[in-house]
Amino acid sequence: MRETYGQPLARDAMAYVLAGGRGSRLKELTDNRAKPAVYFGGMSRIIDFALSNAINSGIRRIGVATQYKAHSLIRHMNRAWNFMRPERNESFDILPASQRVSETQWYEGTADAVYQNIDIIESYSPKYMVILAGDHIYKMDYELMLRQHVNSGADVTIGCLVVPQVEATGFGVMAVDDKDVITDFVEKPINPPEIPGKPGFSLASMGIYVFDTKFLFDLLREDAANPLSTHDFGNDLIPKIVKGGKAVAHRFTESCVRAADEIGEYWRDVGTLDAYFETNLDLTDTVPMLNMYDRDWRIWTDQVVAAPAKFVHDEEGRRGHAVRSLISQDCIVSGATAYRSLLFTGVKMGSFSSVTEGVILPYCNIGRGARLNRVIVDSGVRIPEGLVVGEDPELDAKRFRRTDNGVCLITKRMIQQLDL
Ligand code: ADQ
Ligand code: ADP
Repeated sequence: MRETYGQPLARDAMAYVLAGGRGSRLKELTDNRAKPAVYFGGMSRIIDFALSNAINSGIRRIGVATQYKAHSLIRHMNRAWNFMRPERNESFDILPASQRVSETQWYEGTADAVYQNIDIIESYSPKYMVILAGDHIYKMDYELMLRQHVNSGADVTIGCLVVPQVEATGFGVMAVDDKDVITDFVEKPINPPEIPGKPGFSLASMGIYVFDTKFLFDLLREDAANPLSTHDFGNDLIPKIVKGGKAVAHRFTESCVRAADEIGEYWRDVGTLDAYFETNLDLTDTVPMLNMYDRDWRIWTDQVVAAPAKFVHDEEGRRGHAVRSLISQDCIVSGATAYRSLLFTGVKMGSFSSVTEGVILPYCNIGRGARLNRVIVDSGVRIPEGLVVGEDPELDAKRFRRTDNGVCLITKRMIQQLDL
């Protein structure tokens, strides 16, 4: 972990993770679970990255606002993240919508998802609030962002990234002065402004904010009383501070946590099936951009009690093997081949079957002789014997959710509807 000097600010901070969004561009993968609950990287769920960053940064108070299809997410957090100890001033609160201010309404926007729980947050009296999104893959030390926030005397400090201008339409985009004070902020602009001197690139908000708690609560109460507001950080609160206060940009390059053998800074929004697929497959690279083996910055998750992964010959002596692949616990690869793939917990591969560029979520069974190429298979799916995917685009598109890049998502329902 990085050296810190003086009293860590993280100890006085609360991380508040916004985990209510659906993530509709992940299609059927988020039919029954919120995007932060989607499995990622062989063992984890997407939300484990933000939560691990918080813990690894030294933050010991965490709240998670949930909303859409939260059952799977809440169950996961109860299993994996329930280790905080109140007697050490630690806390972990899951905060579903419709519990506090209003008994009937969901959170109206991201700011409302904080506003409705002000009383709970106040009971812990954190000095700083670190507002995070629960749906990004990255490693970051929030202590460094907190320090910049305090040193610069900002009202809000916003995590930011340099992104290609064509992609910036999906972000909050900012302009800064030579001290990184934000001079302009536009949420999801149609024509994103370029960074001066860096044509083709824009400075984008990561949707991560640090506030002094008191400042934030005053702002939230004012915003709640405004009938014209959509109660959203990016739409309403941030533009307001940029106009009337001091908003400062914090560069991800300053605080991204990188293992010795990692290449570059890594931040991904796995918001589409293609991005989800590619980001998972990145991990199979010989030297991946994101190192999941970094003992100084673990990505913590649910530890199931399970048997080790096993590779066996089938009855005819065919070797079961995996190359450039991540194979989790409880997997059995019997006379089958996995190449450039991730087998999550409890996947069984039968004789003659093969998976090439596959993201196979927990407890799937790949039947004898099945051949899968460029697939995402949802949890618990039983792939029938002999099924071939990835060789006939037209047939695949009829049977499964096929992306423009030729990646097929396969769910239980799609398998039930197959006419084999
Ligand atoms: P968006 O990508 O549009 O923009 P948004 O839909 O506001 O993100 O969701 C942000 C986070 O809040 C997500 O983690 C989501 O799951 C969660 N969330 C959404 N609605 C919620 C609700 N009602 N209750 C609880 N949680 C909710 C934001 C910023 C941009 C920035 C991008 C970076 O507005 O300025 O560039 O994030 O991804
Ligand atoms: P999610 O709801 O996000 O898909 P679950 O934890 O419910 O996550 O797991 C998904 C699938 O895995 C389900 O089909 C479930 O039946 C199966 N599953 C979960 N745990 C086990 C287990 N220990 N053994 C066998 N199957 C399991």
